[in-house]
Amino acid sequence: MALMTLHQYLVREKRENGVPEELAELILSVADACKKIRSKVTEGALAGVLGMAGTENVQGEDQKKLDVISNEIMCGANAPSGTLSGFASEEMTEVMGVLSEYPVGPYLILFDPLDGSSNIDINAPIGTIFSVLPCPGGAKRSVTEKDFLQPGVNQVAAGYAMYSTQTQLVFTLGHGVSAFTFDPAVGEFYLTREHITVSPSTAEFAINCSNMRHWQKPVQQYVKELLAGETGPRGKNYNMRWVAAMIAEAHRILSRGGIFIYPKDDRIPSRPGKLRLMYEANPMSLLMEQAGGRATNGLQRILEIQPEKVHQRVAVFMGSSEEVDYVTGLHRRQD
Ligand code: AFP
Repeated sequence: MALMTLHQYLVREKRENGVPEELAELILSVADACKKIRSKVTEGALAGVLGMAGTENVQGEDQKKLDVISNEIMCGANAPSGTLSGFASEEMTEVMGVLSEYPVGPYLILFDPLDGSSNIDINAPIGTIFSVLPCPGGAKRSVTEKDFLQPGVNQVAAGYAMYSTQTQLVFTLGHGVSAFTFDPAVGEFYLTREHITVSPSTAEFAINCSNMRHWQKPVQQYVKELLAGETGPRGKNYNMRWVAAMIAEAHRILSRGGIFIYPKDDRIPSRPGKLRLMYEANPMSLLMEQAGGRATNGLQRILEIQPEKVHQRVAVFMGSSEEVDYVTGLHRRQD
């Protein structure tokens, strides 16, 4: 049977799950943006897009050329869609409204235009992460940061594109998680998986162990038990992966289970974690929960965190429910 295109899938979702027309239109414009980003990423050195941009983002991080290019593509492709009232991006200090030349729409979009930037120059997996919130009070011209400061449970859509051996678009509209594979020969995304679930148990964990001496006690205890394998309290051996791109870790977990951890550490004691709540942790947490997994900051459900700043950071423990519950339990007993 012929595979369903993204457009055909959205027509079905509108009919069977009442997905609003503007949300379907927004997903199509996000997919177009990801196709354009994929084209730049795939050309790499041939397009002169590798290396540093010579600028810094709001996080004080040096921007890669592709960070800046991907941000421009995400803004440029989505602004004319008539579905948005505003944007927020890891690469932009302030939130942005929609230029007066374009109609406004009922949604806000937040994104990390290129996650895993440290992988760009080594040809390792990178991706685009996006989150869609309702604009408070409906479509309007003058959005402020306050409009974006909604808990992750308010998201109406979330997902990522992963640029790797295949280019895949994975997202949820609140009715489960579906994955689409890009066919460059025809320029289409085709539905290749739906109703994706995360196995409750796993023997695979992902954390950057070089930071071990900086972790809090519960994380040190948890990882020590995993490393003890069948000789320790967990009674089984574990495998480890670290791709240094959250989208790749999330994709592996959605493909075969696992737990991904980026905890708070004492390198910067005031910082609750490295990952950003609004456009990394929240969209990934919605995907995990829609697939039957879990996502906490060690103590509470990430999706219930009330944001105070659009670029605020958070600790992330996400994936197979048994492991996330176990390590969250270690934190709660210590707290
Ligand atoms: P970059 O986009 O700056 O490479 O950061 C990627 C990321 O935010 C997340 O995608 C990775 O899981 C994590 O950082 C990797 O962090 P380390 O480089 O500290 O391992």
